[in-house]
Formats: sequence, C-alpha cells, structure tokens
Amino acid sequence: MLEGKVGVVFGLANQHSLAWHITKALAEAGANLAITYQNERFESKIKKLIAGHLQEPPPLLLPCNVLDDREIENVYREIGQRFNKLDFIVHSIAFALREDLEKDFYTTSRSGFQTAMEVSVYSLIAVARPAIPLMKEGGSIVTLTYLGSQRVVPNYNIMGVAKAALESSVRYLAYDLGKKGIRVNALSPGPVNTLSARGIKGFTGFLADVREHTPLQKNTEGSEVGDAALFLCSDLSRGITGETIFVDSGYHIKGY
Ligand code: IMJ
Repeated sequence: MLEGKVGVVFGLANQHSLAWHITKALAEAGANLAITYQNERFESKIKKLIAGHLQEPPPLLLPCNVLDDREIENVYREIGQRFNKLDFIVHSIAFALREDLEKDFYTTSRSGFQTAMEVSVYSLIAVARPAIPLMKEGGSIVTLTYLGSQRVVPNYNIMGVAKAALESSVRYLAYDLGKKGIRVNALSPGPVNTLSARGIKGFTGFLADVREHTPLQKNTEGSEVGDAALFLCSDLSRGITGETIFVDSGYHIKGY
C-alpha cells in the first residue's frame, strides 16, 4: 500500500506508544520511514525495538525535541539527503504537567498552560512547516487527538483544551495546505494503555467502563489505530482532509 512512499513518525517512546503501532502498520505496508525520538533517554530502547520488529529497509533514526526548531530542520535535512522527498508525517506527541492532570482544571498555571499548548499543539505546526518543500507530490499529515477535546473527561483538563486547539489547527492547516495537495487529519482513539495513560488515577477502571459503553463492546487496540493511520497516509484517503476520525469502538456516538 505504501511502497515507494517516504514518511516520518514523531513521538515514539516505547512498545506501548500509539506511534509504535502506527510505525508497524506503515512499515508492513512497505513505507520507507524516518523515526524520531525525543532525546538520548529513548535512543537505545528504540533501537532495540526497531531491531527486534521491523523488516528491511532499516528506518532512519533521528533525535528530535520538537521544542527546538533546529532539531526539526535537521530531521528534514536528513530525510532530504536520504530520500529526496516526503509523503507523510505522523505526529503523536502530547505533554502536560502532571499536576495539571491531577488537580482541578481552574488551578492550571500560566506556565502549565503554555507547556501543554506548545508541546501538544504548536509542535504540529512546527513539524508541518519545514516539511512542505519536501512534499513535492502532495502528502498526508496525521496527528492524534482525544474526545476530551469536546467533552469533559475527568482529569484530562488542560489536555482537553490543547486537543481542541489541535483539532482546530488540523482544519486551518488543511485549508492552507490543500492547494499544495497536502492533507491534514486527526485520529481520535478511545483510551489505550500507553505511557501517556499509565499512572493516571483510576485508568484501569476507566478502561473497563468505556469498554462496557461502546457499541463494539471492546477497548481500542493499538493495531486499530495503526491501520487507521495507514489509511490516512495512503491514497485510499485521498478525498479526506481537515477531519477527525474516531477509532474508539463507536464510544463517541452515544447519548446514553
Ligand atoms: C490523560 C490524563 C487524564 C485522563 C486521561 C488521559 N484519559 C486518557 C488519557 C482518560 C485516555 C490519555 N490521553 C488521551 C492523553 O492524551 C495523555 C496525555 C498526557 C499524559 C501525561 C501523563 C504524564 C505526564 N504528562 C502527561 N501529559 C499528557 O506527566
């Protein structure tokens, strides 16, 4: 499905990451990949993960802290040298201060707000802009969001506000980049037990509760998110841009 295509994945932390499930789906579909990791802390773990699971060709592995424009530029310089083009970007990055996910929303600090917005929202714009010259044949940009953008989910707090801004950014980017043949969409998975969800108070009970209330009677699996990302990165989704697609066993449709 993606033979001859080149893509980059931002936000791989470990084997539980949605970015990992997405990476596997894209690699199995024949894509040439660049994979970025936040910093040295993740490097050796990610090398092992890739060595153990991904087939040839080996991905281009690059450090990228999305708060640093020079590191982002370096990623695209390396991709340009190796592949001379880019077809898709997967952005699977979010961060808020722990305290802002534990206390009441109204206690959110100015700096906590700024951190969540910069890491979780601005980073999409920051990785999209320098990619445009490489997306010579058009392209697809995919980010990850969550229902807490539209509904109140206890403790999601500032991340809900950030995801609302992210979904809006998807629409504005889709509007601008449409004329260059670049599509921009978001996937909105149901809760998955990743590093970003673990340690959240009551998460296990929350998973069980959500499962009971979904039309499909099951929790979201990483592979389902990987396959939906594959669809959005492929030409099968060529008519879709600016959209948020739920991969949540249907949870979000229910009124009761
Ligand atoms: C996160 C917090 C509160 C409730 C939550 C989540 N629910 C779900 C998540 C119900 C599903 C996971 N999620 C969708 C996220 O986007 C998580 C983002 C996140 C998680 C952490 C934990 C560790 C930390 N900062 C974080 N920043 C963002 O220090």
